[in-house]
Amino acid sequence: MLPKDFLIGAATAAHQVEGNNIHSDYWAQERLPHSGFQEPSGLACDHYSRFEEDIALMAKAGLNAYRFSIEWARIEPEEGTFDEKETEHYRQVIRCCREHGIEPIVTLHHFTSPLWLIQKGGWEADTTPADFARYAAYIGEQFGAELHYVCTLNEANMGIQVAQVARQFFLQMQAAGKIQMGVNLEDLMKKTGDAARENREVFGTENPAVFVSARSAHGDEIVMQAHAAARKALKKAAPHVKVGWTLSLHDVQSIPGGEEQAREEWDQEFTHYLPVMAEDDFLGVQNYSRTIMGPKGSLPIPEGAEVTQMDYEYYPEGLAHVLRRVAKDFSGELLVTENGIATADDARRCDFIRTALQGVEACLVDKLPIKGYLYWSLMDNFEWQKGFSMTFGLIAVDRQTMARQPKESLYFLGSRRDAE
Ligand code: GCO
Repeated sequence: MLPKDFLIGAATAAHQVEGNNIHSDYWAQERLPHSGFQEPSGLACDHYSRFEEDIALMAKAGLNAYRFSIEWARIEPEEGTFDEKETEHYRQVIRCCREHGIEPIVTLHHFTSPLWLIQKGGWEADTTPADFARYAAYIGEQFGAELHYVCTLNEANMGIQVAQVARQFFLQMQAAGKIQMGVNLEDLMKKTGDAARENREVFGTENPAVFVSARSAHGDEIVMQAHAAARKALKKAAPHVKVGWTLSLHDVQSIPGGEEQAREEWDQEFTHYLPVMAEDDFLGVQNYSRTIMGPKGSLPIPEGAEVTQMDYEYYPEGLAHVLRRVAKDFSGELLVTENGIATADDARRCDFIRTALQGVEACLVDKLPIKGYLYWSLMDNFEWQKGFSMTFGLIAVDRQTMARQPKESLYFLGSRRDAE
């Protein structure tokens, strides 16, 4: 049984659902001929115009919380110029949540940045923490009175994870060169060359430091400084608001001999951020599956394991494992800000949610300070470079008409608030 004031809801991100995020870095990237995107975000789910309908569907199903992001590229399309029309738009979204008895949980930055920020050096530039704090102060001043929870950055550790994957891929490509397997290195290098030229034209550099790119140790410091500066700005504008950030956290496990690799992986994902989180009111935990470490790094998914559309192992038990591990070192509140499954089988989505929430309830029995669970995602949406092919949503969206079709899982999630 979940506490009466427990927050049960769903999450989205502006760029993935709103549509026409034309001042953002992603909007520019998606249009490059060698971008790697399956398709552009375009109108996405037209949530910008349909947010009232979507919030009403959540309320009707019994959800009492909605995590969404305010798009920096809409609020500050040019450096130092704040757009009043876009500010009013988000004021309406927050108001609509409140009118429907839904707690708005705001994320200030969910992977997308204003194009001008990336042209200035993006998430490797020493100027970014101050730029981000200025935006955070503006949001705190405009909306602080209406909010209780603000996440500064979504998945602050994603860049480090991308850097690790890039290293592993490069090493594999190098190895491929040695064994002359059927890898078309020439074609890959040409595409890389084309992409570099296109990036130079749009971003002024071959390697734009967008948020989800291979981040350096300096870039990781920049992200931590940006978080601390935004937290300070928010607290100054709205002292009552609880401030935190979210981290992408795998349930890191190991086989014998993989213990050191697992410790290093967990340090990269979580432990080394603890100092900058010391003044945070809460941590947004985002978990989708587990990672099993061997002596030489992460192991393939176990033979025969069930996998999702994203090729993650089906493993809802991982959420509770991560919550328990985080709670050992982080003393603030915990919010599950993302947990979900990309699947065409909605009954399986209900199974996933049921098992994940059983784990959360067991954690609550053990007095972990978990305040809410936000399922990813409210609706099938733009899954970044994979386009609209992944279906995480509690609501299906007709790609032609944008008509919403709630799935059984939406009502199932809402029913968990009163479940025994
Ligand atoms: C992330 C992002 C979301 C994703 C979700 C499914 O964690 O990558 O927060 O934007 O869409 O996680 O991959």
